[in-house]
Amino acid sequence: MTTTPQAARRASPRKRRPATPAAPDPAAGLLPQTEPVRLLNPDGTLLPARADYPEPPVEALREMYRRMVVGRRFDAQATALTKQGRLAVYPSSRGQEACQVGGVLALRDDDWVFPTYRESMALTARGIDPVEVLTLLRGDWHCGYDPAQRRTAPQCTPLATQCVHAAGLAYGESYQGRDTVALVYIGDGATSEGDFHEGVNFAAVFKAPVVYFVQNNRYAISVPLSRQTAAPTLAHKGVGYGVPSEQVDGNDPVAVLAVLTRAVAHARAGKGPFLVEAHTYRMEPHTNADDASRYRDADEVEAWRDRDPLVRLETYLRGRDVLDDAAVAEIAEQAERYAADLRERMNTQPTVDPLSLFDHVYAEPTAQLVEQREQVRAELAAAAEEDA
Ligand SMILES: Cc1ncc(C[n+]2csc(CCOP(=O)(O)OP(=O)(O)O)c2C)c(N)n1
Ligand SMILES: [Mg+2]
Repeated sequence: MTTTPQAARRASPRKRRPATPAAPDPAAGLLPQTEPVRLLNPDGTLLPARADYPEPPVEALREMYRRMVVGRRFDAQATALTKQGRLAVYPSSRGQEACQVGGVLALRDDDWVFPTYRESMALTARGIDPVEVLTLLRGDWHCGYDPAQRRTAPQCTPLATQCVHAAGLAYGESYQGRDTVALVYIGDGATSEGDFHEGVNFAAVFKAPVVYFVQNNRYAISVPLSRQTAAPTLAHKGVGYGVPSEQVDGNDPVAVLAVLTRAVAHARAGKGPFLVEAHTYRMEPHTNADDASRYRDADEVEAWRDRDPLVRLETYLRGRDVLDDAAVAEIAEQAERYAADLRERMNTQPTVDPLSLFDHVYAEPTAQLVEQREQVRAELAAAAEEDA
């Protein structure tokens, strides 16, 4: 019988070479868990405790519930104001209450928030006057509150630009020896924008204390997530830049607060940025000007109605005996008062000086700007003369 050299080699017992130790995985500690972190079941019952994400204190969760109830009522009122012609446009965040409020609650007052147009609820949850929050959407002015005083950037409409602003601000803060953190709200669609990638990369390289908080609400206007990205999850987008990332059930308020608390602590400890993807759903159209029935089924929306973050947290807190009928009614009343006050104050038409359009564009206005300002001034004066 003939044997091939290969067969002979296989047959002869050979000393095994000692295995070379495997090189450490360079992505270790960066990859998100395969399943979104969840601490509460959709029915409001508690899942087994986990060491990586301890449950936040129950008082914080009760406050979260209160702000979510007020936030939802604010959101409904703002939508109604568009129908009454009092607001030019409103992008609702109904269904995203756990993310809107969780992002704000995870921060200290001296931390910074970088919001988009979707975050009106988050800003009211931060304690900013709702009329000041809606100034942009009423079209009166670019921003109704003082960003430096409120430690809250103006709401960003150009997608993802806030990712770069936050990286710069957070780097500046840490450079000056302060331990403030910047939290960026960003949508799923906007993670396809260059500014998202540039911001995350800069923050990672310079260890800027930023939490990039992606609210994956499944749509960028009419474009579903499946047409937007081929990434396994949006949280995976952090890994390429060396940024640890996590995904969380965005309709589980307890998990959202737990995950963001840890992400903020990571950034505050000087370890650089952290990326969190929250899986949630936009229950309303993109804005009041959109018809969502043209691109998504009613069945899909109904399925998400069963995962309502407010009902989930209320059921849980009632089960923990920290919320009862009287407390629920009291909070609902607070929310009504809040909405009534907003409605009342939004019924007064503000007077805006058209020439203020030219203010604050440059520290020193350009020649063109001066010329254009004069042109508008002359046109307004002529119109006023005609009316007289
Ligand atoms: C740079 C830029 N491109 C396009 C738009 C138009 N636009 C406004 S909102 C939006 C969708 C964004 O979707 P997503 O990031 O998922 O946020 P969501 O509205 O769902 O909160 C688009 C394309 C824009 N505002 N800025
Ligand atoms: Mg979206």
